[in-house]
Amino acid sequence: MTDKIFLTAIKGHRTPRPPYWFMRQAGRYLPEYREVRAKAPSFLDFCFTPDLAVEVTLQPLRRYHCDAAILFSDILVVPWAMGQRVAFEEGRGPVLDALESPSRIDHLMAGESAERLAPVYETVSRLRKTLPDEVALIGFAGAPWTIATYMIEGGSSRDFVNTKSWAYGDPEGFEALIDRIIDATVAYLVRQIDAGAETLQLFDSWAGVLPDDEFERWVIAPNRAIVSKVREQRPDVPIIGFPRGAGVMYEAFLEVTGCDAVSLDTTVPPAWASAHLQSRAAVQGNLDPQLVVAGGESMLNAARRIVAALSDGPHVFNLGHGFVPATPPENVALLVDYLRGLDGS
Ligand code: 1CP
Repeated sequence: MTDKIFLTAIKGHRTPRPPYWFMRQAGRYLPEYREVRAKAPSFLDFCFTPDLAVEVTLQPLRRYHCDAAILFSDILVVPWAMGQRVAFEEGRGPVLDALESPSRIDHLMAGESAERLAPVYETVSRLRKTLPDEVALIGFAGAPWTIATYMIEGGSSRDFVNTKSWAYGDPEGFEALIDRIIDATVAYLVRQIDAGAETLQLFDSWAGVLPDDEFERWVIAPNRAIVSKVREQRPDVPIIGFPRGAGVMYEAFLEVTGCDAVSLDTTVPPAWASAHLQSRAAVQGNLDPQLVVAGGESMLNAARRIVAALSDGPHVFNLGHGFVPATPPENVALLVDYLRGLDGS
């Protein structure tokens, strides 16, 4: 048994109120985050300085008393650890030295890359010691398809032209890259668990751009491989999958990967999730982050609708994607007042 309401729900049990945390709960919408961020020379230095990473992880908890904290880092630390150049440019987002061809990935490290991420484990371990007993600590990584898009496109993309042409035109070559990312990611996640992470989330943010057969090969299969390899080594830590944009493929994703929970993006109807997913696993989600920008009754009505539709089974309240920088912090406070009031007392 656990006294952490988040872990109770994520392991598949109904709870008196849905526990809550928010994707990108730390970030630029908070003035105190911007203040700390200004102290680090670069975003990667920021992620790799435990004092700063611990502080910004805790900031949203002070304001909103979330039931879970998510480690402050980024999914792109894994390509960096594998040996790719990664930088974050102001106003432009991530910039990587794009990989040129499937036959030229030999320089990339796999499992041994996890050694280079020692500062992240230090952050996890300090957080675990600092967090109140009732708050769970979530570790995370990007899923291989999403990581591969950044490695091949050299940054964010709209159409994924280069990644798709590798995956469709040279599936064996592309698979070699995916396998290397899987090994790096498994080693990284196991180290996060050993440092104190109590749940893991796999972010497949660009899962929704693939047709169904490619989705099976590049989203479902790699997520499944990570879930089973992590479980072989550390069987007791729940894993949340987030195949953003998967649509009707959410069902197959859940069934085949064996994730303990799935995070629903904004487009998934909660009533559909209740009927098709929640009997098998906990669901997390899925308020549109733009509704928190709008605030007021529009936001609260949408939150009430989600809670009502998912109240028959295990549910963790969250957003359908991360907070955007324009989010007024007081709207988050209003949402949290509503969620805290749901415990029936
Ligand atoms: O300077 C800044 O403050 C940059 C903004 C920022 C932040 C706050 C970036 C750059 N990363 C993060 C932190 C972050 N990223 C967390 C921390 C914990 C929390 O949620 O509070 C997490 C979990 C991520 C994960 C992440 N990074 C994802 C997956 C989730 C998602 O949003 O889909 C992705 C795709 C990234 C890549 C990334 N990092 C940052 C940017 C600008 C981007 C590109 C996003 C894109 O391509 O649209």
